Amino acid sequence: MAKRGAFIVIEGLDRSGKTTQTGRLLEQLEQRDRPVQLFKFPDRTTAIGKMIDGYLRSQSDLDDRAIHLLFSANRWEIASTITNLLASGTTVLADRYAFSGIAFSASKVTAGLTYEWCRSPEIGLPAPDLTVFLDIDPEKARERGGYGDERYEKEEVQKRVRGVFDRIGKEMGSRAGESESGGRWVTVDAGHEKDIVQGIIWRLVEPLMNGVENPLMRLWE
Ligand code: FDM
Repeated sequence: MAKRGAFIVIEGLDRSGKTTQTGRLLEQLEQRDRPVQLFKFPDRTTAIGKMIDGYLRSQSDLDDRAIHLLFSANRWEIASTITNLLASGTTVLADRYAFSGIAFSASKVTAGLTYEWCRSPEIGLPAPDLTVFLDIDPEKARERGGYGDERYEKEEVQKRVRGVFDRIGKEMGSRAGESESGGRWVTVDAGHEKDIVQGIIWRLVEPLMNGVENPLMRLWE
């Protein structure tokens, strides 16, 4: 039977070089025989995505639970497309995923959303085979040229977000780097030179390029 495509997620803190590295990885993947498709979350082009975009630009205000569920719904509306692409042998690359959803919402101090509450709408989404988390010290990130103007692009927010990502990584990595239904989680120090980070990512991704034999899992199920 033909192998399915691999599902690779890139997560990262602001200024970690996530956009650059995702772009470089996509280019490398496109040079291979297997088809590849990139998804960026939030996908701001859908009706739900437009509401999220307005919120992130502070053009609208939404209840903390409502926006959390919109971010999640924005993944669910694409979930079956991802599943079908993987089954047809396409490699799927995602720039952010459910882990950002949990990390950013659970970091909102005034909202008081628990980690478990934030995780629950994400349960059952297609599980990545590999998640690369680009980690950077928020102070170092600031030195890289400052944060942008969107909501969450502030050092104290990034510090809390980093703490939640750390928790997710530990939970996912608790089974010797291979969680039961969350795939492999690898934290990469994004403080290195771009080319070095790119090389580290490629070494992690390359073994998946001939396709994946094991069936697609669902997150935390
Ligand atoms: N973000 C992203 C969330 O709060 N929840 C989510 O589920 C996702 C996918 O949206 F600050 C936040 C993270 C970031 C913002 O992300 C937009 P990009 O990568 O900067 O577009």
